[in-house]
Amino acid sequence: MSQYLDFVDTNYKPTKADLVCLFRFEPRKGVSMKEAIGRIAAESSNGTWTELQTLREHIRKIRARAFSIKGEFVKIAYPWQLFELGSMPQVYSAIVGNIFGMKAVEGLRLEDIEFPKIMVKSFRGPQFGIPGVRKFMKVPKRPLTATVPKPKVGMTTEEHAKVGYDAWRGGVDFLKDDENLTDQVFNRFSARAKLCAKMRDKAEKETGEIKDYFINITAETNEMVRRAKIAQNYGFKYVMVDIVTAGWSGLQTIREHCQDSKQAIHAHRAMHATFTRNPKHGLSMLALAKCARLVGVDNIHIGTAVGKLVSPKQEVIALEREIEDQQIEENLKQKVLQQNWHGIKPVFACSSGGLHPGLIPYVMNMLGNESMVQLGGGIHGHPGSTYGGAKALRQAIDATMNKESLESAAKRSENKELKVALSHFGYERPV
Ligand code: RUB
Ligand code: CA
Repeated sequence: MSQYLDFVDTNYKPTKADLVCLFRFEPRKGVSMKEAIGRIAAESSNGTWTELQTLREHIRKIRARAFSIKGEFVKIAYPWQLFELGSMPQVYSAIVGNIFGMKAVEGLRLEDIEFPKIMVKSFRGPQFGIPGVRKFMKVPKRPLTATVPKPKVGMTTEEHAKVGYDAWRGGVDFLKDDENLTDQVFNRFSARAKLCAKMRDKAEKETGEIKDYFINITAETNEMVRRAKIAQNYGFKYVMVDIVTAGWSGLQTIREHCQDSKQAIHAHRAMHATFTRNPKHGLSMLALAKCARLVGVDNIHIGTAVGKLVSPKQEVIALEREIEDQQIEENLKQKVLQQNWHGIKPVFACSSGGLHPGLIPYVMNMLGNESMVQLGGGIHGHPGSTYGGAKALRQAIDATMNKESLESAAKRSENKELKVALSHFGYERPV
C-alpha cells in the first residue's frame, strides 16, 4: 500500500513540460483519499499494486504526482516523457486507461487535460480550421449550415441525393451523412458520392454558392482511407468521421491522409455519451473535444443546450471556447484547466440535434456567428419539405444576423418559408 503514497506530493510544482489532468474521484468505502489518488496517479503512470524490485531512481523520477486536492477534485501531473509524442491512443491508454476499473474507486471522471507545449506541438491540429473553411466555402461571416437527410438510414442513393440537391439549392452549405449511414445495401458509398457530386455541381451552378458534403467514411481504417480518396476524386473538400467509434488511431490515420489530399474533417461524436454523460464516472466531452482539436478535426459537434440530446448550456459554451480560443484560463468551477494552444487552429463548433428555425436565434446568441448549425428534422420535417426547410433556415439566420426577430422577418413575403416553419415548429425545445 505504501508504494502508492510515493505518487502523492502536495509540495510538487508541475513543470512547463508536465501534462496535468483534473480528475473527480470518489474512493471506495474504507479507502482513504490519499490512497485513492495515489493509486490513480500510480496506475496511470508507472506504479502497480505491490512494491517492485525493478524500480530504479530514473524510473521513479518520471512518475505521476497527485499534487493538488480540493474536495473531490485532484490534479495529477505527468512528466511528458511518460508519453509517446504525437500519439493520442497512447495518451489515452495512460490517463484514461486501467484506472477507471480500479476497485479502489467508486467513481472516477477525467474532467480536463492540460497539454504542455512539447505535446501540443507534436500533433497537427486542424488543417483548415475556421478561417480555412470559411475561405474555401467563400462564406466570410454568417454561421455555416448543414443538413442531415432524414430518415437517417433506409433512403436509396437517388432519394438521398435528391434531398441533398433540394437542401443545397435551398441555401444549405453542407450535406451531411448521419452517424449510422456508411455503405449499406440500400445506399452504397461510391454510388452516393458519385450522384451527390452531380447534384452538388447542379446546385452550385444554380445558386452561385459553394456546396460541399460531410460524407461519412467511418469504417475499418484502410477502408476509410479508400473512401476519403473516393470523396476527393469527386471533388469533395470534406470527409466525416464518427470519431469515437473509429477511435483515435483511425482519426489520426485520416488526419495524416487528409494532409496530402487537402480535405477537411467533420467530427461526429456519436457514442460519446456512453462515457461523458455520468458526472461521476467517465471522461468529459471537453477532454474529448480538446483531443479532437489536437489531432486535427475542422468541425466537431458540441450540442445545442435546447435540442433533443443532453447538453447543458454551460458545457456547450465551455466547449466552444476550448475549441476556438488560443488561450484558456483555468476555471475550476467549470472544471476547466488552463491551456495555451500554441497556434493550433480553431475548430468550428457544430450545433446539432433537435434544432429547427425557431431555435436559431437562441443558438446564435449562445455561439455567435463563428459556428455551424446542423438541422435534420428541422429541415426535412418542414411542411414545404427539404427545399422549404432549407430556405427557412437561411431566413432565420439572416434575420438574426440583421438583429431582427423571426416573427417580424416572417411577416415579409420573401420569408414565407420561415413563416411556415414558425407556425409548424414554433419555438419548441424537443425532449
Ligand atoms: C441530427 C442528428 C445528429 C445529432 C448528433 O438530427 O441526429 O446525429 O445532432 O448529436 P436532427 P450531437 O436535427 O433531426 O435532430 O450533435 O449532440 O452529437
Ligand atoms: Ca463560435
